[in-house]
Amino acid sequence: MVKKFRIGSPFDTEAVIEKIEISDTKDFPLGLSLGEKAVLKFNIEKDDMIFGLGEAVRGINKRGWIYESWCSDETNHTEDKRSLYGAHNFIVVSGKEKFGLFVDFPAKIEWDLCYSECDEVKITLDGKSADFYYIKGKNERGIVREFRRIIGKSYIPPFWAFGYQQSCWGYAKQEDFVNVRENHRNNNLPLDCIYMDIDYMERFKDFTVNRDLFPDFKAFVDDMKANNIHLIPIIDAGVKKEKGYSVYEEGHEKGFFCKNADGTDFECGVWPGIVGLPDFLNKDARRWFGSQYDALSDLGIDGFWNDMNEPAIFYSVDGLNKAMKKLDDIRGKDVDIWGFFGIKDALMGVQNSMDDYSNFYHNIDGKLVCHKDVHNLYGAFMTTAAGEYFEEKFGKEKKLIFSRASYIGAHRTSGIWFGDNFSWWSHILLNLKMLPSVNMCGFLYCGADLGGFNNNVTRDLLLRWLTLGVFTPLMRNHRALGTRAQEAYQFGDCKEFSDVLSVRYRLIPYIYSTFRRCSEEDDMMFRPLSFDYPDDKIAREVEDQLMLGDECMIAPIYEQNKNGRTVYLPEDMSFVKLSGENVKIEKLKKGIHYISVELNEVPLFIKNGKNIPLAKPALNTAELDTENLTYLL
Ligand code: MIG
Repeated sequence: MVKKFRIGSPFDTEAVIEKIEISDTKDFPLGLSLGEKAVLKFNIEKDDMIFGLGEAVRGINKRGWIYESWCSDETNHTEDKRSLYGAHNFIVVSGKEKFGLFVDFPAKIEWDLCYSECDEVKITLDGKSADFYYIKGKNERGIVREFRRIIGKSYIPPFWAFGYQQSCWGYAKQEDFVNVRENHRNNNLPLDCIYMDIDYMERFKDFTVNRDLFPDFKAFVDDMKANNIHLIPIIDAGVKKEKGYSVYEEGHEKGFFCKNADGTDFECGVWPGIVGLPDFLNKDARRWFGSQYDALSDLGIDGFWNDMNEPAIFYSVDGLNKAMKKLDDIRGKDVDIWGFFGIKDALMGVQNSMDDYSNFYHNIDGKLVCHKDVHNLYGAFMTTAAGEYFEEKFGKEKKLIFSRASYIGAHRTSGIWFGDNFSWWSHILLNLKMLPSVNMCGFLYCGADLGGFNNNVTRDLLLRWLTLGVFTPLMRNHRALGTRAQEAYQFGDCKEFSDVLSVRYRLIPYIYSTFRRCSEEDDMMFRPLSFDYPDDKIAREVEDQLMLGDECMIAPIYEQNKNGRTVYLPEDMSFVKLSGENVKIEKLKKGIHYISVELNEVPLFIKNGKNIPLAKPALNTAELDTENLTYLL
């Protein structure tokens, strides 16, 4: 049962597609007050839990912190942060009373989840026009299903997008990509995709290919395809301001870039230098941008990742001038310690600044709307621009597309990845915790940078992380420029990597069919144990294991120098270790167990009475035999 309540005249975010009648706000069960800002306030019981908020730091149970919905280019995913790249405004409160709440509002929201007051939830909107959806159901999973029903079916990518994928910010030359392909193949390491980061472009211009690096790009793409490798180029939000660059000139002429208050184009600096920000909130601009992907699709490209679409702004021309002015004022004076901090702040404050977000505008049906009031839709609409265009032109399930920034609604046409994590052991766990939360919000095709983006990886970290990645729909190893090489063949003997990656391919039929079912039935692929065992006190608190589909539980090892870990079994299960073609099975009773797991083994738990299919290992999805399957048990 879903009830919809409205205050003011909300912006159409396109998140909910089901028509629902609006109920009288007098009947809204959560305390609502309208001052300067709309505030929801209600108390929960001491042991109640709060789930949701999609892509965010901290636990699966979100109680005890302040989160903010504000899509942010945040490269440091530490516990002190309040926002990451997505704005996923859906929570489920689970106690004696169980309900879901979706706050459909595209500007900033502060979620004080029992942080300021122990048992009080206080949700503050930066505005007074919004739709609230209050959802009842018989249990947490049912509430999520109800919510997912009204926001529409989740995106399904092409089958090959379930293969293993290699990425690195720094691959530039044709040879780099060929080496990645050959090194995988020669070492018996499966692979389906290689990513192209910003270096493939001509001076970071969207939809261009650097001809010095790729003299015949189409032939190159074809050659990769003939080897069963898909190349996946990145697309950044900002469009380089350059004379003669047709995307910029056309966008400028048609008025498709975001504007300053005086009607001129808002300009800011990102990788290409000065760029125009396409006005994805304008329907015509959106459609126009979507059609630009043709430039690469025409050359045989069938997948893309959209980046920098929070939007990330290194500096605005205006902001940089102001900072320079501050520095000029200080120059020549005696700088004391506070003066020094003044200099530092003046420079640091230039990037992704609220001043900038408050200072440019969208043209929505002829009306100028301040960016800050619709900020959280920007990246989502960039990605639906592409996703909708692809579905119309090529049909469903033909193109791979996923985004860094997102809002609920974008889940219908694309996936997401979790952005710039670190090569830290704790980020394996963060990766795991985000999975059920984003599933609640509709995002099924998702994953983190395996091995970690920032910082230097170690061999054991990558291996252990891959044993979680084996289960995530997007299984991509990606790293930042200048960090330690982290392809599976960079660590001497590749056998252990080959063992783990082979398990992925053996499991693809299961993972793919589970994924499809979850999309079709509005279900979660990954669930906290508490959703399945609500009356089990221990299960309710487990934050380092997940239920997968209706058959399995996963529990990766996420600490260094450990030969295993402790797991909690909420019922009797078969403990399975998969490695290459090997399978070891042990029956375990409900309760706490210490399990030993070698670096080349993928641990998995199967519920009694359940079973899952296995394929033979393959070097890519095209060569995967999905007909002749055996059963694990
Ligand atoms: O400012 O394109 O999250 O995956 O490698 C960094 C370079 C821009 C951020 C993305 C990351 C990508 C990187 N990008």
